Amino acid sequence: MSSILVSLDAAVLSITLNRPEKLNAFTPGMHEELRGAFSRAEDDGRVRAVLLTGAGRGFCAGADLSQRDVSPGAAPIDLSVSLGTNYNPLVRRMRALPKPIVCAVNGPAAGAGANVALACDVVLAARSASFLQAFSRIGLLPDAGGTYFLPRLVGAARAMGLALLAEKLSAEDAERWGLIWKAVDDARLMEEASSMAKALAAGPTKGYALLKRALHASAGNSLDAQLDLERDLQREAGFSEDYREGVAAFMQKRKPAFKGK
Ligand code: LHQ
Repeated sequence: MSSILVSLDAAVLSITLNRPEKLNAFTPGMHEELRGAFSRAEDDGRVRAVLLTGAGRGFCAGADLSQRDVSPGAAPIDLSVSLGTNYNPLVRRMRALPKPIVCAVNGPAAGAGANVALACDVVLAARSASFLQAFSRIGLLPDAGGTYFLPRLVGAARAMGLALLAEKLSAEDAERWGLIWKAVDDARLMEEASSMAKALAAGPTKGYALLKRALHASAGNSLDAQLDLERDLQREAGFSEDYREGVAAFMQKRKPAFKGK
């Protein structure tokens, strides 16, 4: 059985983590399949948005903890290999994807599973879902971008509390804290996430790619540098067909028909 399910509909590439009996915990095989899916998301011109979710009652429980021999006397485990090969390239790729990624967190998102959700562009979560920086429970620190995303999203005090205390954060608190976009009723999660992804897929894809770049760069930039970047990226956006279409549609009081070009 495949560790992920991938389908294309209305220019949305849906990627569903698919190891429900393990709450969709990551394995090297799943990472390999994810690399293939994100390559497709990037290279296939028919794809204009991505929707990431999990099968069953969980979103993703982080690294599959059953895959390593932690018994006394077993060989030392070098986790940097796994981060360097699997998690870091995944997070970098998601952030750099020139198309929006909507995440539908359908249940527990723990460890690297929580942080991969935070690497998405818009995160919706079912009201029953939760976010857990589980790492310190097993002697680790947040990875998959956790130490970068958390303080920027919720501030230093809450980031440290989440990482040190490793308490579950409900979807509603995650929304209140600004960790995610929105908590929605369980029964409506997939409908809302899918219609959001479809709407984004019908949008000005180039403009979205540029705004992703600008917002992601801002965390490390001075105002001066960011103003220069906005100038340069807006130049590119202004050359797009969708910019002309957007303005023309506004002036003609009609809905724009963006082509993503
Ligand atoms: C699992 C897992 C799991 C295997 C649930 N693995 N089976 C680490 C190392 C390498 C390099 C990269 O970086 C990382 C990053 C990380 O992600 S480290 C953090 C790893 N994740 C965790 O520590 C979370 C572990 N899971 C949990 O704390 C709970 O399962 C949560 C809070 C996610 C959900 O709790 P429940 O809803 O009560 O479900 P459950 O615990 O009963 O789990 C259901 C099943 O899934 C169960 O199997 P079983 O056969 O007993 O039904 C679990 O053993 C299995 N499972 N997470 N990460």
